[in-house]
Amino acid sequence: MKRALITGITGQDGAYLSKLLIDKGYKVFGTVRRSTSEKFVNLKYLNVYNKIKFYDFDLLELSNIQNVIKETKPHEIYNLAAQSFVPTSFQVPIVTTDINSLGTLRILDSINSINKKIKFYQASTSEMFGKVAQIPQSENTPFYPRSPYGVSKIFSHWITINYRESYNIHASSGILFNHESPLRGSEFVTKKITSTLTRIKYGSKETLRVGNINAKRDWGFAGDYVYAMWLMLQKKNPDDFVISTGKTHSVRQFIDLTLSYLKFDYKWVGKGMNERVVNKEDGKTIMKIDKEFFRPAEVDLLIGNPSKAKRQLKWKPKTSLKQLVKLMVDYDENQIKNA
Ligand code: NAP
Ligand code: G4F
Repeated sequence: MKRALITGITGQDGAYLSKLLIDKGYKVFGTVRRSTSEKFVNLKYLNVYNKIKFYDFDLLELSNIQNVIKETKPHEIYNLAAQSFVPTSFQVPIVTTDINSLGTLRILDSINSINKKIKFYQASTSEMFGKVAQIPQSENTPFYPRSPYGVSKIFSHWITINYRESYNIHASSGILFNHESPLRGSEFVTKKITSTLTRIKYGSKETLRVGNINAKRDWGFAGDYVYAMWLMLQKKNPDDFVISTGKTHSVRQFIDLTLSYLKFDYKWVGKGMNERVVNKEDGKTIMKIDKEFFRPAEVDLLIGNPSKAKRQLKWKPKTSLKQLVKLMVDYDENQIKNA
């Protein structure tokens, strides 16, 4: 039986990857940071919670990482743990760097000293392209990060390549573009839009407040993307791959898709910071712009070129943005109905 160790198993990708690996017959070990609140909602939702063995773990603690690797003896390690929210990285840049950059190095160095045969997956990101040097972005596009998060992930990306080249470790980086799902953290823009607008549709009096609605992202479905992670570790040789849909949409378009799916009768009014969405049925403002959600430096446009993954991994995205919005809103509606 193959054994996989997943760091960050309580997050969005951790849940979908656990399900995929358990369905493939793996024994899955998951790492969890101690907390006083419930962390296992995602894993329980996908019915995998009871099949996973959990370990207390923090990427900040080297001896802890080494002990978990020694105990679980994994064939594959998927390093999904990170401080993954870009705005928070401006608030706590040093902690973000310690977790995301040095945390990755701590795992790689542990693999190098404990068992070089362990295969390693690093969760790299399209945020590394930042102020993009090419459109679309591929594995060869130069990096120009725009946040401490993006900078921290470039270190982890290159240290993964360095350990692969220096010590012959099967270490791969997936440069994943934004991927979303019903299990996406509530602070990320897609989930914030679908969950708030759904609550408003069901009678909540709140207003959706967002920042830069002109930012464009290449959004895919997390369930499709974790399959690419697994494929990378099954390849004979380790490598780096862009995983994306090859299509880009603005936050504004994502709001439109959500409003349409929820069957709002609405109109956009105003300009710039005063732009808002009004519900034509009762004249109420359901979305407005709030400067609180703008960032010190923005990534304006992301669109990935997934050709290498299509060619070499035989991977392609299966879920359109419209289907993704449906998945997310249907889940949000069920949450309200079952509350
Ligand atoms: P997520 O939902 O934010 O999950 C992050 C996970 O990391 C959580 O389980 C979190 O645990 C854990 N974690 C945070 N700090 C830790 C620490 N110091 N030690 C151990 N665990 C820690 O992220 P995601 O969306 O699933 O993304 C997975 C990975 O892919 C991340 O590395 C992210 O940066 C990267 N990525 C994501 C996307 C995307 O669009 N989703 C795109 C490209 C790359 P707690 O519950 O304790 O906080
Ligand atoms: O949903 P977001 O917070 O995702 P962001 O910053 O692109 O980062 C996500 O994707 C990365 C991959 O490229 C991952 F590496 C990272 O871990 C994370 O998963 O914001 C998307 C866009 C930004 O341009 C932001 O300025 O939406 C814009 N936005 C506009 N209003 C907002 C809001 N973002 C958030 N979170 N909240 C808003 O109210």
